[in-house]
Formats: sequence, structure tokens, C-alpha cells
Amino acid sequence: MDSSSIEQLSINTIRTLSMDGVQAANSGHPGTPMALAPVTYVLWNEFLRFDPAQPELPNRDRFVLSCGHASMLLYATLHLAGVAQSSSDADVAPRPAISLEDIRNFRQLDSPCAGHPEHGEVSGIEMTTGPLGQGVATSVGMAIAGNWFSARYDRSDQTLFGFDTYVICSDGDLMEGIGCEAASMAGHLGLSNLCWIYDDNNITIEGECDLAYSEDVATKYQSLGWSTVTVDDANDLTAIRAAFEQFKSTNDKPTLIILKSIIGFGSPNKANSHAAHGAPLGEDEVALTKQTYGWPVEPKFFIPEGVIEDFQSGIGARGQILSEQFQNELAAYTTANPTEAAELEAIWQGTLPANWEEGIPCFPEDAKGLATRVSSGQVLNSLAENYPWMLGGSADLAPSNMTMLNFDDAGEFSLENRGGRNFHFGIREHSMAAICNGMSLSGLRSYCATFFIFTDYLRPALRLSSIMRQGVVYVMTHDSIGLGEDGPTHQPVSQLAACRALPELLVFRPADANEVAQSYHALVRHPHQPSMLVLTRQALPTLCREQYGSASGVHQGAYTLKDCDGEPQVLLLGTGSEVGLCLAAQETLAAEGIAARVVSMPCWELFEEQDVAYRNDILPPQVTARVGVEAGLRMGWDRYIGVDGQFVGMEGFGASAPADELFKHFGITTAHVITAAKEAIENSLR
Ligand SMILES: Cc1ncc(C[n+]2csc(CCOP(=O)(O)OP(=O)(O)O)c2C)c(N)n1
Ligand SMILES: [Mg+2]
Repeated sequence: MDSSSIEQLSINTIRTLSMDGVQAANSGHPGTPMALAPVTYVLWNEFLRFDPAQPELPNRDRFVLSCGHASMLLYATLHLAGVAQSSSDADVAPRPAISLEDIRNFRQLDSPCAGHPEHGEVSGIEMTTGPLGQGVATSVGMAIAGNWFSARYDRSDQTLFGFDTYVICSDGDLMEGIGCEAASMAGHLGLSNLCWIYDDNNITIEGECDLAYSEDVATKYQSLGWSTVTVDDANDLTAIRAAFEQFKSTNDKPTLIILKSIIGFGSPNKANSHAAHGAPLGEDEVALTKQTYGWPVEPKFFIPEGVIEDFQSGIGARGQILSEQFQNELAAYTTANPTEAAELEAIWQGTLPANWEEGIPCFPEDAKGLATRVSSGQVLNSLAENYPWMLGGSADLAPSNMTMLNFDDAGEFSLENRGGRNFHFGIREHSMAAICNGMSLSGLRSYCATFFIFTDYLRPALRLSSIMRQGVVYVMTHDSIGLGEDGPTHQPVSQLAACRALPELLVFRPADANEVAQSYHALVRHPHQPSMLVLTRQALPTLCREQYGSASGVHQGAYTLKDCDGEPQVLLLGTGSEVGLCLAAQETLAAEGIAARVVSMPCWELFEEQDVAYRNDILPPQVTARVGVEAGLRMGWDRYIGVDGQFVGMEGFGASAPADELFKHFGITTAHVITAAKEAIENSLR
């Protein structure tokens, strides 16, 4: 058998496994894997630096299937390439990441072959994809990380890093705004280690692309600072190889390979039609297509002899050499650079630097106080100084978000300085968050920042941080009507409820500088959850912690900040800037002989993780008179104050005026908290 036919056999195996998987599930997307099998084959078997036996090798090339609907393409390839499931437990017998049985069970509950690729399920799935545009944008973060690792750790005579990131993407990925944001960023930064393969098939779900998409993609990407190369026929392996060679030899720009393909290639009745996009071909059409490929109709999930060996002698053999080289280089590197090697080990193991807590400040009592965005800036700086792989930036709001790292050597990441730790993401919130996901997936502790209102602009990527359990830190300032004159377009009212609704996300709304410090403390200890700091523009007093409960209560999510004598008649529950109103109200109530307890609730999610004894201790169930105080909407608060509980907050959008006036205008005042407390007590006695 000559090599062209073994190539063809391997390619057609990817195709037929994909068709059979979709047919067995009776749902899925067969057409795109059928079209993209050749490019995927060439990439994996001839170019990708990836060891199937060591799929977590730190300097592996990354492969992202941005058009996640084509998931069978990835599963078939992982199976044929023999990618092993990595395990930290040496006693666990080696097993494939994706078995043939898994493929047979495509889209079923017990199979890692989910409808769309899910990171964390098995080795070889670098990220979760499915929402179009996320993969391409996240890949920019991976490419940045590759550069950053090289700049920080490689030495002129010792190179550990230098990995490339490859992405397969579709019309939808490039149509999405986030795709364009990310491409603009990658072009600006000249990320020559990034290669997107664009499946130019002129098909989307509704029909041909020209229904909605008619731009000249090559020219567009060139103007974004990319190198482009067009492959006119997705089955032309020679042209595909040449395109990858061109990528490898381009050292100043990212590369877009525009691959003209035919969706459902080989299917006599469905090729080149949107009918091949998102539905099984049907048993009859599968049979006809297999005949076109010269393939037996039965058995299904057929892997001809020689195909597994073909991958073993391609990616398998190259991968083994890569792993061996890496281990040798790492050994020499560790001898020469023990400190850096220890850092790398911590990154790879997911542990923290030994002295990470050392610099975190403790803020003295101060009636004037600090905006929590200001204390956040100080804490972030002191933390990042001892946490060398913590890095990030803002979407053009660093002076407002206070996220600039100011210590010596922090530097700014740019074309010239690949080791910088301050990022200028530009006004691209959505891709900023996705890029941070990519950096996090590469082992870095990334953070990003913007105004809290613009979480709406990055939410799909935030959601992926959560689904992928990445510890990205979101520093969100200007958290309420307290931002004042910018008015309702900039004043978040629904965002706290919306962010708390996201599973896995830890939302912190600290009440003073020491709660800010403790919030950072807590979030660092949760590396597998994204966290969000919701911070004020306006100054908040730094509380005297001898008079009040310790700010370390943040770790429990909610804690008694100021208790009364004996059992409380009413609980005043607040977060952030409104905690001060609760404290002031409590004093007045106490003078009137009413016992109120003030509970600061900076992180609901951590509170919910506490045992029932703790939760009942802080919020005694028998005390039903409760007031929630927060300059946002009530949604979610019923859980703590009850459906009949009193709430002091917002009921709709804000307004443009100085902050003090707005708090009065919307009735978020001490006086209102006092009235609400009395009403709550009255209601509880009825
Ligand atoms: C953000 C987002 N919007 C919508 C969808 C639903 N969807 C899945 S594939 C697709 C478009 C398919 O066209 P294309 O991206 O060109 O993929 P192809 O069919 O060519 O593989 C859409 C709208 C999605 N997955 N993500
Ligand atoms: Mg398409």
C-alpha cells in the first residue's frame, strides 16, 4: 500500500467514524468533519508537536476546534492518534482518552464524546467550544501564554517553550464580533505562533454565506495584520502542507489559512448543502457516501488495518521524540536555573508560590477610607509581586479599574516585550475575557478588568471560565449608582443578580479595604473557579476591626460584622457600600432599644458552601425580621430575607447625578434601612 492510500484511508476513517457517530446518536454535525478530515490529518500526523502518550506536555502545540459543532472530528482524531488519558496516579492503568466505545456513545450521558467538546472531560480537549467565536478568541490567550513562557523562562541556550497554537474555525467564528476583536488583537501583537485554519465552505445553517456575509476575508485579515494563505481545495494535501510550511516560516504575524472546502464532502445528495451541517446524513446516505469513499458499508465504526499504525508512525513517533527532548532539556534547565524550574513546577502542578500572602496589606481604620477599587489596586499589586505568573490588564480602563501593576519589572506585554505582565486589551471586553481563559488554560493566573456594567459585554466568555473551571479573576469596578454622574447607561442594577446566577463563579462585593484584601486571599485559594471582584468608585470607610468582626469572615462568605446584645430582633444584611448604612442604622436602632445584627455578605457562594451550623449561627432561622441592603435589584435576595422580607435597593435603572444625591433619590439611606428594620420586626410579630 503506498503512502498516499494509507493517508487516504486514515482521512476516510476520520470521516466515516464521524458519520457513524452522528448516525448512531441520531444527532450531531457530520458535514464539517467530513470536509475537514484532510487538514486535520495533515496537521496532526505531520505538523502538530504533541505526544499522544504525554498529552499534558507543557510545550505541546495547542489544537482548538473552535467550530465545536464539528466535535466528532476531534474525537475521531484523538482516538486514531492514540491520545492517552493522563493521570497523576501512577497506579492507574493507561487508557485511551477516547475509546471506540466512547465514539459509539457519542452524545450519550456516560461518554466523554459530548455534543460539543468539553474541557476537563478527557486529555486532548484543550478547551470547551460550541459558542462560536470563543475558540478563536481563547486561542489568542494561548498564543500569548506561549510567548510569555518563552520570554520569561527560556534562556539563549535552553529552550523549553515555543509552542504553536492551531485553530480550526468556521464562518460563524469569523462572523462573530469576538472573532474579529481577537483577530485584531492577535494582529496587533504579531502573534506569529498562532495559526487559524478557516473552513471557507460558504455554508451556514440557513444556507449559503452570502445571505449575510460577503466580505473579502483575506483582505480583511491582511489589514488586521495577518498573513493569509488560501488553499483552493481542502483535499489537496500538498497545498495544505505548503500552507502549514508558510505558517511555520512566518515570524512576524499570525497566519490565517483560508481553506475552501465542501461540507459533507463525498455525500452524493448532501455535499455542499446546509443539509450536511447539523443533522445525521441518514442510513441510506451514509451507505452511499461510504461507497463514494470506497468504504464497506458495514461494519460501522470500521478502522482499516494500518490506520492506527499510520498515526503511530506519524504523530506518535514525533511525539515521543518531543517528550524525550523536553525531559532532557528540563533536566539541564533545572540544574542551571533551579528557581525558575521550581516556578514552572508550581505552574504545572497548579500550586501557589510559597510566599504569595506575604505582601497582602492590612489596612488601618480610616473614617475617610478608600474606594474598594483603590484598595484592590494595592492588594493586586502586592499579591502579583509575589505571584510571578499572575498577570492581566484592562479593556482600556486601567486608570479607573486600578489594575496596573506598578512594581519594578512588571512591564507591559507588547510586540517588543513578551515578558510583560500588564496587558492592554483595548476596548475589547469580550475577547479580553476569552484571552484570559486561554492564558489560564495555559497555566497562568490571569485577570481582566472593566466597568461592572460591561460584564454584559464579556458574559459568554465569563460563562466559559465557569464551565471550564478556570480561576480567571474579573476586577469589575464602578459597581452601582455610586458611580454617579455617568448615569444609567453605566450604572449596574441587574449585574449582581446576573453574575450570582452563574454556577461556579465567586462574586465578591467587599465592604471595605480589609474585605478587599480578604477577598483576594480567598479567591487565590480557589484556583478552579473564576471569581469576580465588584468594587466601588467612591470611597468607603475602612472599618475598625476591633470594634467589628474580623474581615477574615470573607472566607465564609458572610459573617457577623456587628452584633447586638442578646438575640437580635432583626438582621441587617448588606454588601459592599451598603454595609455602612446597615452599621449606621444599627446604632440608631440600638439607641432606641432595638437589637439588630449587621451581617456583611461579600460572597454568597462561599456562604452557601458553609455547613448548616455556621449558616444558622450567622442567620438564625428564628429571626425572620430581615432587611437586605444592596444598591442593585432585589432578585436573589429573597433567599436570605424571605419573600416578605424588606429590601432597600434599586427597582429599575439609575439616573445621572452626583452619587450622594442618587442614594437619597433612590432611598438607599440609613433612614430607610431603619424604617425597613422596624417594619420587618412588626411584620414578624404579626
Ligand atoms: C454564538 C453562537 N451562535 C449560534 C450558534 C449556533 N450555530 C451552530 S453552528 C452555526 C453556524 C454554522 O455555520 P458555520 O459556522 O459556517 O459552520 P459549518 O456549518 O460551515 O460547519 C450556528 C449558527 C453557536 N453555536 N454559537
Ligand atoms: Mg460554514
